[in-house]
Amino acid sequence: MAYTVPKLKDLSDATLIAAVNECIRACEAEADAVETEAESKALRDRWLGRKSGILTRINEEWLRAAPKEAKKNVGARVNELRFQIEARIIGAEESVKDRQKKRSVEADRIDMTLPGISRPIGAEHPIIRTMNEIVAVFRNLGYSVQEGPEIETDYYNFESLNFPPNHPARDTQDTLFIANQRTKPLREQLLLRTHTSPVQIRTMEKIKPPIRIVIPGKVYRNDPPDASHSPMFHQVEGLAVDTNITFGDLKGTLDHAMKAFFGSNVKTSFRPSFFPFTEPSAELMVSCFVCGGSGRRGSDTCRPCKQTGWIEILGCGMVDPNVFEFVKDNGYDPARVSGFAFGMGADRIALLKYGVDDLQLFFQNDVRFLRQFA
Ligand code: 2NL
Repeated sequence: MAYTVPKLKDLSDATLIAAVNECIRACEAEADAVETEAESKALRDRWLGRKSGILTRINEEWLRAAPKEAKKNVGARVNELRFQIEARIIGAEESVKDRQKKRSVEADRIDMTLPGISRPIGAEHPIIRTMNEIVAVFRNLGYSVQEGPEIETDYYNFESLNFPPNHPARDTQDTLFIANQRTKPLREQLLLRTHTSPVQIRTMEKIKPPIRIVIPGKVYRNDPPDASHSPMFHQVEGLAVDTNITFGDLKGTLDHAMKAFFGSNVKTSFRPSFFPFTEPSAELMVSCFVCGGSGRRGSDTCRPCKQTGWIEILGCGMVDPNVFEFVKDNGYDPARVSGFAFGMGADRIALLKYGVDDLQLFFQNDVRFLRQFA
């Protein structure tokens, strides 16, 4: 039964003490039943509410109604009662808070026996890995790495590299131009760089000779994608400029680089070639690292070298004096310095190295393919 304030039959000590004890026990029973914050708030209102709380009513019905001579005693009893009731209610409120805290600690508890969450970290893409390996070979020879913009001007991509004004590479057939550039002078027109050579010019404008640099990066050409072409591909170029750099330096450096990259058993061979920015120019052939140069694999023919025993790896040559003319003011006087340069397609080398027959596999980013290189 819910507690209601009883009428006192007299104001004797015995009656007062019994009534006070009954009231405390009732409050205690209600306090013990409290479980939630809402219930503890309701308990406080019911007992201590100013307007119609039980203690307010006891004040009115027991104390205020008492005759003058009994007031002091009744007042002391009622005060003691208030003190006891408040203690029970505060107790109930605190146990609600304790229970909430315990529950939230329970909820936050970590089960150390659960299996961990695996977060795969991915791996270097085979083309990037190939570029980094090539770069590492030259870093070990004292070359430093340079990078530059992929959006270039006609000046850095073509003019300063000795391309004649009507060279076919300058045609939209071959080069990807940025739109709406035709109102600008030719040399300022923007395009996607077709090789990393512009970075070599930019570096020669910044750093006086002697220099030894390698430039890895993305390059772009207006080629439809197929098994050996992609509108975006990767190049590593190199440049060495000093007094008395000879074609012998070029041969010795690149022979060493090929042995360091493909293995010390490969041989190199140079064949005449042509590039607008080098004179003389050459193609570097490396003895086939798949068939060992024999052109055959058991009873089969060797596919990578097309049975020739040689694979073309890069283009190279002595820097054309006309190129130095563009950076003459920074110490590159063609009468005083000479240099060699080379450039290779990292994508093609990655295809050969990993025995992949379709360039598109490198760019489709199918993890089932890429996972094999992790
Ligand atoms: C190739 C051939 C080559 C160069 C790149 C170069 C750069 C300057 C001056 C002279 Cl600034 N040459 N670069 C030279 C010869 C060949 O690349 O077939 N690349 C895929």
